[in-house]
Amino acid sequence: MSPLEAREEIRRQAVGLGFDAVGVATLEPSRYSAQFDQWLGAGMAGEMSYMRRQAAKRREPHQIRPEAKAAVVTLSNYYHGASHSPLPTPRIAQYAWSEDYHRVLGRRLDRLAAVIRDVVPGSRTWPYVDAGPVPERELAQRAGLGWIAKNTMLIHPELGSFTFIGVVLTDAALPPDSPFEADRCGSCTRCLEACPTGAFPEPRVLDARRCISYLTIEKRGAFSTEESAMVGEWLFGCDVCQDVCPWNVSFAEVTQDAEFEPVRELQTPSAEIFRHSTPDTQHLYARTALERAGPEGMRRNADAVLKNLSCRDVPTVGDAEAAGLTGRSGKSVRAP
Ligand code: B12
Ligand code: SF4
Ligand code: SF4
Repeated sequence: MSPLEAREEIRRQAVGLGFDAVGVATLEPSRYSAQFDQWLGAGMAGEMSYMRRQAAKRREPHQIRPEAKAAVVTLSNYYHGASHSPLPTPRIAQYAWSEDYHRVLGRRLDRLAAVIRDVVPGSRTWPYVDAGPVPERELAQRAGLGWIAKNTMLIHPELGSFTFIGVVLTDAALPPDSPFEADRCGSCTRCLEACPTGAFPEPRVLDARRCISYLTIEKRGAFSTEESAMVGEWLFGCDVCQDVCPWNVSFAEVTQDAEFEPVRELQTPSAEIFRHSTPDTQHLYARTALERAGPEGMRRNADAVLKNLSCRDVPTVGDAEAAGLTGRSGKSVRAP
C-alpha cells in the first residue's frame, strides 16, 4: 500500500470507529510561537503552570516524540443542541455532560492507534487527548480540519466548534493533508461581544484569568469577590462564546454518539447538590470531567452561583440572552 493509500485507509477506519473528522498534520514548528510566548509573558495562563513547563514542546511539536513523523488528528462532535431549561439557572458546559471525554476518546484513540499499526506494519503510535504538550488546535488546523477562530476555538466548517480534538502521533510516514488556510470568521465579532467577562483582549487571544471556564475548572483555592461574580450561573465550564457562533447555530448537528449520552444531573444541574459531598454527587466525580474541579472546587463554584442567582444585579447569560446577544435559542443570531 502506498503512503497515500495508507492515509486514506486510516481515515476510513477512523470514521468507522466513530470519529467525525480525521486529518494528518506535520510536526513542524508552531507558526504561532510568538503569540504563545506573548500570551504566557502577559500572565494570561493564570495558575496553569503546566502551560509554561510544556512551552518548548508546544512550540516544536516534533520534540514531544522525536521518533514521530506525523500526527493523525481527530474531531469528535459532542453537541447536544440548545438547553431547554428556563433561565436563569445553574449551568454546566456541554462538553462535561457525559462520561469524561478523556476516557471515551482515550479508548477510541487506542483503537485508532492499533489501526495505524495494522495499516503500516512496524509503525509506532502515541495517543493524546488534552494531555501532554500537544498544541491540539494548531495541529487540527494543519490537518485541514478547520480554522482557529476569533474565540480561539477550532471550527470545522460542517461540524462547528462543539468538538473534542484527539491526536495520535506516529512514526509512520503518512503524507499530510492540506492545512485549512481560510479564516471564515469574516467581520463577525459576536463571540467577543457576548463573553460575559470580557475575556478577549483581542480576537484570538483569551485571557484565561477572566475566563469562566478557567475559573471554575482550573483555578484552585477561593475566588476573589470579582471572580465569584464573574462566574455568573456557570457551575463548571462555559459555552457562551460557542453558543453565539453562527457556525454552531447554523451548522452544528446534535451528536448521535451513544458514548456522549448526557447525564441528567449535569445537563440540568442543581447548584445545591454540589454544596455537599454526598453519594448523589460522588459518582459524578468518579466518571465525568467534574473530577478536575473535585468536590471542593464544585462547592466553591456552587456557592458563587447561588449567590449570583440570588442577587440578580450581577449580569448573567440570561440577561445576555434577553438582550438578544446569545444564540442558545438559535433564533437571535444571523449567519455571517
Ligand atoms: C489551556 C486550555 C484551556 C484554557 C485556556 C484556553 C485558551 N483559549 O487558551 C481554558 C481553561 C480557559 C480552556 C477553556 C476551554 N477549553 Co480548553 N484547552 C486548553 C488546552 C489544554 C491548551 C490550549 C492552549 O494551548 N492554550 C494556549 C493558547 C495561546 O493556545 P491556543 O488556544 O491553542 O491558541 C493557538 C492559536 O490561537 C494560535 N494563534 C495565536 N494567535 C493567532 C492569530 C491567528 C491569526 C491565528 C490563526 C492563530 C493564532 O496560537 C496559539 C498557540 O498555538 C487544550 C488542549 C491542548 N493540549 O491543546 C484544551 C482545548 C483547547 N480546550 C477545549 C475545550 C473544549 C475548552 C472549552 C470549550 C471548555 C468549556 N466549555 O468550558 C473552553 C473554551 C474557551 C475558549 N474560548 O477557548 C478543546 C477545544 C476543541 C476545539 N474544537 O477547539 C481542547 C483542544 C481540548 C480537546 N482535546 O478537545 N481551555
Ligand atoms: S468560555 Fe465563557 S468566559 Fe471563557 S471566553 Fe468563552 S464566553 Fe468568555
Ligand atoms: S462568533 Fe463570529 S467571530 Fe466568533 S468564532 Fe464564531 S464566526 Fe468567528
